[in-house]
Formats: sequence, structure tokens, C-alpha cells
Amino acid sequence: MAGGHKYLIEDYLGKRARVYGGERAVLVGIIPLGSAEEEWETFDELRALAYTAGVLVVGHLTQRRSRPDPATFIGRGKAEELRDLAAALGADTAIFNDQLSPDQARNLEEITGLKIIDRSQLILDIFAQRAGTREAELAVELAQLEYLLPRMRGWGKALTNPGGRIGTMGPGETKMEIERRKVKRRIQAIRRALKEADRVREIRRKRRKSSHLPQVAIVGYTNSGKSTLFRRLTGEDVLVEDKLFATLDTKVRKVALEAGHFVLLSDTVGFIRKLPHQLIPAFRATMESAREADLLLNVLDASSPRVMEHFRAVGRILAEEVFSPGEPRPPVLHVLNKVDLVRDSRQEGLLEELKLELGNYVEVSAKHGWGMDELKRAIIEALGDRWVDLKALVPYEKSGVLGVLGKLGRLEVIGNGERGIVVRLVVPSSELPRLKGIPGLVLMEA
Ligand SMILES: Nc1nc2c(ncn2[C@@H]2O[C@H](COP(=O)(O)OP(=O)(O)OP(=O)(O)O)[C@@H](O)[C@H]2O)c(=O)[nH]1
Ligand SMILES: [Mg+2]
Repeated sequence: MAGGHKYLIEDYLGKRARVYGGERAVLVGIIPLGSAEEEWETFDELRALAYTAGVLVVGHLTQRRSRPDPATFIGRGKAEELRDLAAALGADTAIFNDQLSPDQARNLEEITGLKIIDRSQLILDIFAQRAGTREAELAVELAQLEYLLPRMRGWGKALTNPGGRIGTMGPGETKMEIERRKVKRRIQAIRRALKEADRVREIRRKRRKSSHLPQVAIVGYTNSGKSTLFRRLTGEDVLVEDKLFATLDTKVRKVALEAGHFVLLSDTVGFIRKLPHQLIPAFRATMESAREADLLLNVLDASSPRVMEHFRAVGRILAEEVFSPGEPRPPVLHVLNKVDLVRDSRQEGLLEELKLELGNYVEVSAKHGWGMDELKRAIIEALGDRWVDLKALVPYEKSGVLGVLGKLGRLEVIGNGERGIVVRLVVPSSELPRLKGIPGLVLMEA
């Protein structure tokens, strides 16, 4: 990651508010009054996030209340309880299940002496740990700096003047202002660099479009099995991990669903509930292949007791964050994955309920390769009019054309007529104008 950025974050948040892995953490959350939610449900996803970030969870603490305390999120007494619990468990960090305001984080840090992390920050840090391309690094750095900026007032006590009073500008404050300006300049520089990356992406996008192949994007909740499915369909060795956000950028490959039915398939970054809003621009860029797609495959983890919430979260993120209002949206084919893990009747009941809402779905196990033929057929059907199936006559003196046709899609020789070779063709509909332009070729209905 860029040196300047690290320097800034270490200076101001340092050990306080970054996850490096190796921390020992207590998870802290509020359960709304009257909610039937159980403790494990409050923390299952946060626990997975902590695990992904390399943090050891040593305990948890919940409080039932109607809304967060504006000063300390949980009540002050509860914060003191957190301090004692952490001391007893040897924890150095508290991870909150929701976004904290800069004031809440500062107050909690003062009361407990712990490093205070919230859900947004944990996700940002995971993205930072995992960013593998220059563009992803910049996008995540931008998100982190935007998160950091409002928190740079009053934090980093070592740099503020302890004698400075309200209304006066102590030397510490001045230094903080200088550093804030540095962060702002860095933000501007990254925005410029990302504009350049946009331009490069635009070139790639045009190339994809000009290939005339239908585009299919695999989307879905994090850890639902998108990369496993991508790997299964393409034979490509992509990273598959039982961690959240294993995939941070988009991969595109050409695959044949059946002879002649080629598509461009893309694997994308996973969705999560309550995505930190600073990450959304980065998300939008990497989700471009979904915006361009002719079909979305929404991969759902059918074995998760949370599958219903995942389905709703994906719907909401697609509607509000990936697509702009009014933007045309491709049809969605839902893929119920990990069916090999569905055993108990409670989960089966849940799935029955979900299927009623899904409409168009296929059940598969990407890991075991179950349901792949059915899935391919469903994709072809959903893309229906993207291919045409026709007969053509290739005059004997133009038999060189056969080579060209073979490259466009599926070519099958049916027989030899008086004037030429009769073939059956399955090609992307977008290739029709090109076919019509081939001299001597006679097109007929299938
Ligand atoms: N049992 C079972 N496990 C699966 C199946 N598909 C995926 N998995 C496992 O689920 C975990 C996540 O798989 P990935 O393919 O990395 O999921 P992803 O959706 O790409 O995840 P992110 O990129 O992190 O959003 C891995 O441990 C996979 O082995 C399946 O059909 N059955
Ligand atoms: Mg993945």
C-alpha cells in the first residue's frame, strides 16, 4: 500500500483504530428492544468479519436498548463493564456491530482504554488487507481516508496541545490542521489517479462490447460461492476461500455453455449488509461488469440460515448502489448454491419460502459440480434471443468462408447441395449484420 497513506493512518489512528491481525477482541452490540434476535445472530457475521481480518474473538457483550447512547453507543455503565470484561479476558480491542460516530469512538476509548473498531472500519481494513491491484488499493485508500478525515479532530491526543482551550488555537491544533490538509491533498491525488484508471477500464469495456458475446456477471453475497462457480464454469483457477471478500476485483473469461453458445462470464466482489458508504464508489467501479451484463447470476448460499436476509441485501444493493435509478437492469437468474449442505428440515422450510419469491432459480452445488448442465441451459434460455439458429448455403467456390463461420459460433455441416455446402449455424444475434455482409453466403431460416 502507498507509503504516504500508511504514514497518515498510523500517525492518527495508529494502534487505536486499525486492524492488523493478531488482536484479541471482544465483540459488542446492541439488540433492539423487543427484537427476538438471539446473541449469536447479532454476532455471526461480525465474527466472520473478525476472523477474515485475522482477529481472535475472545468474548462478547450485548445490551438491549431502544437506541444507541449518543455519547457512548452502549450506556456508560455498560462501557465500564466492557473495560472489566476485556481486562479479565486479556483483550486489547472492542469491535462494535454498527457504525460509531467519531465522538462515541473517542469516548469509548477513554473509558475502556481499548482500541475501538466499528463494523465499517473492520470492513475497510479487510479490503485494505486484501486489495491486490493498484486500482483496488487506491480505491480502498480513498475510502479509508474519507473515513479518517472527520475523525482527525481531537483524535491523536499526542499531537494536540493539552493546554489549548476552546476558542484558542494551540500549536497542536495547528499541526492537526496541517495534517488534515495533507489528507485532503492525498484524497485529491487519489481521485485523479482513479480517473486515469477509469479511462483504462473504459478501453477494456469497449473491447468486451465489441466482442459481441453476451455478458453474464456472477454477483451475490460474500462467501456464497461465486468464485467456486466461476471456477467450475471456466476451469479457471481463481481464489476460493472460506473468508469474506476473497475476491476484490473482477475477472472476465470466455466460456462455452454449449457448442456455439459462448458468453463472457465475470466473477465480482461480494456484497454485504451495511456496506461502509465510503466504499460504495470503489464498489461501483468494480461492479461495472454487472451493470453491463445481459444477465446476472445471483449466487445465494442455500445452506445459510441467513439466506433470506442475504437475498434482500443483494436486491437492495443492486437497486441502490450498483444501478442508478432508471438505469436499465439485466434480468436475474438466482442460483441456490451449496445445496449439498442443506440437511435439516428447518432450512428446507426456509428455502421453500424463499423459492416462492425467487421466480427464476436453479439449484446447484458449485463445489461438487451438481446442477451445472441445468444451470447452463437456464442461462441459454434466459439469454434466448442473444443467439440465432439458422441454415446457410456456402457456395463451393466460397468454401473459405467456412473458417470464418466456425469462429463466430457453432457450425455444423448438414449436407452438400448442387450449388454449395448447407450448414447449420448458432451465432450471437449481434453477428447477423456481419453474416449478411459476407459475399456469396445465402442465409435461410433454420
Ligand atoms: N459445501 C459447499 N461449499 C461450497 C460450495 N460452493 C462454495 N463453497 C465454499 O464456500 C466458501 C466460499 O466460496 P467462494 O467461491 O470463495 O465464495 P465467494 O462468493 O467467491 O466469496 P467472496 O469472493 O469472498 O465474496 C469456500 O470455502 C468454498 O469452498 C458448495 O456448493 N458446497
Ligand atoms: Mg470470490
